[in-house]
Amino acid sequence: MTQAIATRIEQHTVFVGDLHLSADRPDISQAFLAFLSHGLDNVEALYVLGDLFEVWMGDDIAEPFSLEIARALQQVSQRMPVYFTQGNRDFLVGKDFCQRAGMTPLADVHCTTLYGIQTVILHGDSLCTLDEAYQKFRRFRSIKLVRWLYTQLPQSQRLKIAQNIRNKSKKDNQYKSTEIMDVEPQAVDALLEQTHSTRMIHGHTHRPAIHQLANNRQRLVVGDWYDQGSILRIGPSLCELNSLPL
Ligand code: LP5
Ligand code: MN
Repeated sequence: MTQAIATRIEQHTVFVGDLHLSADRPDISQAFLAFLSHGLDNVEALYVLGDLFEVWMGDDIAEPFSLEIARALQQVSQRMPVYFTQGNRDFLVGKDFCQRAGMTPLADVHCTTLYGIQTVILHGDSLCTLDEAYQKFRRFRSIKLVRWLYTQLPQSQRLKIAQNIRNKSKKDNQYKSTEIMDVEPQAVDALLEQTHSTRMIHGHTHRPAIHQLANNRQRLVVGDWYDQGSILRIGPSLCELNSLPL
């Protein structure tokens, strides 16, 4: 990974994900806000690939820091489209928040042609198919009624449930191998095949990389923002992953 490179003249598209913004980490929010103000020269579209927030318990819970993020994204959206795909932490980000932030919500798996390359874009958790416990939980939380019931609970109860799931997740993850916590190569190949894509862009694993695959395919992974920012820039002849000090 390189530090930001100054030779970025061509119009390009930026991808970020796994920012895990929360009121407890104002340093990350400030870095992201500064990036939105000063880091988008020559950028024609911004994609936020999920886990924008550390946890999201419903659009009706508005915290000052998340409203500030929404305002900043709304301003960016006056200059370029801002796309959003939900992550496993913020799968409850809905139409209301997206509208407030000027973001266009995308399906879990989004296909587009980007600078002539058929590209499939997703958060990435659905590719961790060896993680059976997680995939079971993912199926459970995708049930509309479950989600609706959760958002009808008082905020204090929602918080308790979210904390319990987080604690269980942290505990379980100590015993999971790196292989289980990563995307499964067969799932990657299958999705590339199924969507007729030659490039895949995702986050979730917190393992930023540009992987060259067989058959001239690529898998690009954006990193998390816990210790440093991670930005992927794609243009007609540009494909670079930058880190950003917090
Ligand atoms: O995010 P990360 O990297 O730490 O871990 C993920 C997987 N864990 C999760 C859980 C999130 O950390 C917490 C989500 C909070 C949601 C708030 C809203 C609550 C809504 C409730 C329902 C609508 O996504 C982790 C993966 C890891 O990525 C790598 O891919 O391994 O998966 C797990 O840890 C799953 C556990 O193994 C099993 C968790 C079972 C929890 C069951 C509780 C059910 C209670 C439901 C009550 C309504
Ligand atoms: Mn994630």
